[in-house]
Amino acid sequence: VASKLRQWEMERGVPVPSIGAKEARLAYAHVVISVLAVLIGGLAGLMQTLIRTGVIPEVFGYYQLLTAHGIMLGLVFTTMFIIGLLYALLAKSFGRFESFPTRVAWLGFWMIIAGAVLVTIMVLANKATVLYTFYAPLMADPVFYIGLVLFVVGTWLSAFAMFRMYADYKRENPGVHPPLPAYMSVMTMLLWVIATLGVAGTILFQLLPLSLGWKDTVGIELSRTLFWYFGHPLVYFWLMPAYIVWYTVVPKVIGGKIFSDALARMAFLLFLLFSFPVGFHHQLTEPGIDPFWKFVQVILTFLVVIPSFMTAFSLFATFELRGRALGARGLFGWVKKMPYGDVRFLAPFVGMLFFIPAGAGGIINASHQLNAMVHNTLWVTGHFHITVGTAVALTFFGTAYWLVPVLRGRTLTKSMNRIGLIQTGTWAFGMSIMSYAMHISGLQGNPRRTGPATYFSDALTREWIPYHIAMAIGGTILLISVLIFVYSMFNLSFLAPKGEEEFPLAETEEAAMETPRFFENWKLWITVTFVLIAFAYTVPIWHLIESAPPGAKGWVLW
Ligand code: HAS
Ligand code: CU
Repeated sequence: VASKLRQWEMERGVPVPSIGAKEARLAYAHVVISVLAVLIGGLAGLMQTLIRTGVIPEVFGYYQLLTAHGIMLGLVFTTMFIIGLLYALLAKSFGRFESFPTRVAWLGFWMIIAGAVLVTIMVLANKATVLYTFYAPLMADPVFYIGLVLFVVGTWLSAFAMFRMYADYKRENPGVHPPLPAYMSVMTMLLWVIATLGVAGTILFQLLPLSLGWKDTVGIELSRTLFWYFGHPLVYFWLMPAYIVWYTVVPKVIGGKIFSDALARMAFLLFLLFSFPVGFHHQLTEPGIDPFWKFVQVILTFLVVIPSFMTAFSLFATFELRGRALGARGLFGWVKKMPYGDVRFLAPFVGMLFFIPAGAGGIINASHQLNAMVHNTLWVTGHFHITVGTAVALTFFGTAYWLVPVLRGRTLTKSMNRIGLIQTGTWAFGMSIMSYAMHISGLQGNPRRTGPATYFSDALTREWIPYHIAMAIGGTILLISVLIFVYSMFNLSFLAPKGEEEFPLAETEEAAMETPRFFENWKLWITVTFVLIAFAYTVPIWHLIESAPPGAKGWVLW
C-alpha cells in the first residue's frame, strides 16, 4: 500500500522528504499520532482543571479526565513523538538502507495504535478510571490492560527495528563509531525495553489476572514497586530524546558544535546504569519497604542526577564557545548572541531554563525528609509539569517545527517560525502560572489526585482557592498554545511551500580525546545494569513477597 501511495504521490508532484521516503513516512505517521494525542490530552487537562476549580460542571468525571489526560500526554504523545524522532535520527545518521526493517516497524506502529485505541475506548467508557499509574487495588476492565500490553509490545517491535538498523550499520562499518545521535537513540530504546519489563510483569501476572477474575486478590505493594521500577526510567525515556536534541541539534541551530562526543555518550550510558535502581524514591512514604533499601535507592537517585549536570555543563560550554566566536566576552556574554528569533532554538532553550528549577525540585523530592512534606501534594504535579510538561514538551514542539517539514518535503517559513515563537511564549507563560500555583499550594498541603473539593470552603483550605484560579488561567493559556501547535503542524504538513528543509545535526568540536570504544560494549553495560537492578531490588522484593500481608481484592471506585 505504501509504495502504491508513493507512486500516486510522485505522479502528482507531491514533495519529497530529505531523508529516505520510507523512513520519512514511518516517522511522520508516529508524529501525527503524537500531535492528535496532544490535542485530546490538552483538552482533557483543561476540562479537569476547570472542573476542579468549579468553573464548569462535572460533564466527565474528574478522575476519568485525569486518567485520559495522563495517558494521552504521558504515554501516547511522548512515546509516539519519541519513536518518530528516533526513526528520523537513525535514518539521517545511517543514510538509506535497502535493509530498513519496514515491516517490523509498521507492525509495531499498528500494534501501538490498536493498544492506544482500546485503552482510550475503555477510559471514555468509564471502565478504566484508574489514573495514569493504574495502581492496585484499583481495577480496570481487562480490555484496558490488554490495550496496554499491545501498546508495550508494539514499542518493543519499534525498538527491535531500531536495533537492527544499528546492527546493520555496525556490520557494514566495522571499527567506526556509530554517529552520536544514533548511539543515543539506541540507548534510549534499550532503556525503554528494560524498563517496560517491570510494567509488563505487574500487568501480566497481577492486574490482568485479577481483572479477568482468575485471581481474587492482588499484592498492592509489589505491584507498585514493579510500576515504579518502570515509572522512574520512564521519565528518562522522555528526557533522553530531548537531550539528544540539546546535544546534537541545538548546537547546529546556533552555528556551533557539539562540545564533546565522549561526554555525551557517557551521560547516556550513565542514564542506562542509574535509571533503574531508584524507583523507591516514589515510594518513600509507603510502609512495607525496609528503610535501608529506601536509603540505598535515594543515594542512587543522587547518582542519576550526575548525567544531567554533565549535560548542563556541556550546554553551557557549547553556548559559551559559540558566543566567544561571535565576539562575546565573559561567562555570560553569550546570552546576547543567541538566535532567539529561531523557534528551533528558542523552544528547546526555554525548556532548558525551566529544567533548572525542575531539576532542583526533583532533588528536593528525592530527599527523604523533604519528600514527607511534598509527597501526594500538588507540588509533585508542579514538578512534573515543568520537567516532562515543559523541558521535554517544549523541546519536542521546537523539534516538530523543523522535523515535520523535513518529513513532508516542505519548508519552515518565516511566518510559521513566528507562530512557533508565539506558541513557545504562550506555553512558557501558561506553564509558569500553573506550575507556580501548583508548587506553592502543594507546600500548603493541597493534595494531588483529588477531585472537586467541597472542603475548599473550610477556613483552612480557603487560601488554596486563588491558586486554583491561577491553575485554571494557566491551563487555559496552555490550551491556546496547544491549538496553535496543532494548527502549525497542519500547516507544515499540507500548506507550507515545497522544498528541502535542513535536518540540523551538529559536528563535534576538535576532540581533546578520542571517544573510547568501550561505550559500545553493550553486553558489558547490559550486564552491569542488571547487576545494579538485582542489587537494589532482590532483597526488598523478596521481603514484599515473603512477608506480604493478605492481598487486597480489586476495587472499582467510579
Ligand atoms: Fe521527577 C516525581 C525526583 C527528574 C518526572 N517526576 C515525578 C513524577 C514525574 C516526574 C512524572 O525523588 C510524578 C510521578 C507520579 O505520578 O507520582 N525527578 C527527580 C529527580 C530528578 C527528576 C532527582 N522527573 C525528572 C524528569 C522528569 C520527571 C526529567 C520527566 C521528564 N521525581 C523525583 C521524585 C519524585 C518525582 C523523588 C517522587 C515525588 C513523590 O513524592 O511522589 C533529576 O533527574 C533531576 C536532575 C536535573 C537537573 C537539572 C539540570 C539542568 C539542565 C538545564 C541546563 C540549562 C541551560 C540553560 C544550559 C539537576 C540540564 C542555561 C541558560 C541560562 C541563561 C542560565
Ligand atoms: Cu523518579
